[in-house]
Amino acid sequence: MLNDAQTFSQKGYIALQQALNSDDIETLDNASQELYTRSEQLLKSIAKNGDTLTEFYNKNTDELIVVPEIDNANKVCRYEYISGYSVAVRTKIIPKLQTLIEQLTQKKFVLFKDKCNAKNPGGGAFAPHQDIIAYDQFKPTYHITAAIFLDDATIENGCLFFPENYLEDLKDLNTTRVSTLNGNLPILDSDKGGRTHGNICQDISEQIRWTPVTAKKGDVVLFDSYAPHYSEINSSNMTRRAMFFTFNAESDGDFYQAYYDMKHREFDNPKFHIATPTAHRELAE
Ligand SMILES: O=C(O)CCC(=O)C(=O)O
Repeated sequence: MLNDAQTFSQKGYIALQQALNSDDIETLDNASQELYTRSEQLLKSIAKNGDTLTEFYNKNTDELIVVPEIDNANKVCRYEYISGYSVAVRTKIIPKLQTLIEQLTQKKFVLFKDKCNAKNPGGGAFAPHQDIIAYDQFKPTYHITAAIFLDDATIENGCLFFPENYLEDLKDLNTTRVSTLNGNLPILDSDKGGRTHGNICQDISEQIRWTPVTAKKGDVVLFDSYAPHYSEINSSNMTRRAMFFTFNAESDGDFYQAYYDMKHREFDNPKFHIATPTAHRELAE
């Protein structure tokens, strides 16, 4: 039987049941309510003033970042820069997640980025992808994300799917491998350009044995930036909200502000919309 650290190292992810307590959940619920309302207001007022989101964020580099769904400019797909915006999350939740990660890796990690996917009914499918390809403009080559579910995540409402063991499934694949804190990890070929930019190439995705990772409110799923994952649309009539806090090793430096400076200034850059159901400029195919 593998312990948590071994499971994480072997599979690239681990689900920690009820890793957060009711106080933490209350903090996150309150933040989510406040930030979702702010996101809706922002989309409305930006549309009213006639700015594009790119123009707006170029001028408002401290503002919460809100990204609409691809097929509805008024519907919030995700918001970002949670810790930059919410003192309660920054002071109560981030240290707790850092402790969970340190217990697993024996290393100190700092926050790299954070977001909440609203996953409204009928929306929010994310194609199979690896997060690492969205982060390679910054120094760290290895990240750990804590996914926190603010609603139970079920197959019906679009829980995450991870591989049973992708390193085993793809052991014979000839692909780039990167030296990381958790050994050599593969970067899988992905679509370049167009609406499927960043999606793992279908022939590779089909070699992976995928498994749904359902979760209860309060569970935390930790996964590294190489672990392939996807989710289907929310076919229930309730939201499936999840917050994602991504960390990098402290020894690599602190990039949170640099990441969000770039994201505010280059809102439309396809790099920031890998395999997501969000509206953005497309790379030429
Ligand atoms: O929220 C989800 O269902 C998937 C999120 C995801 O994979 C991402 O944001 O990169």
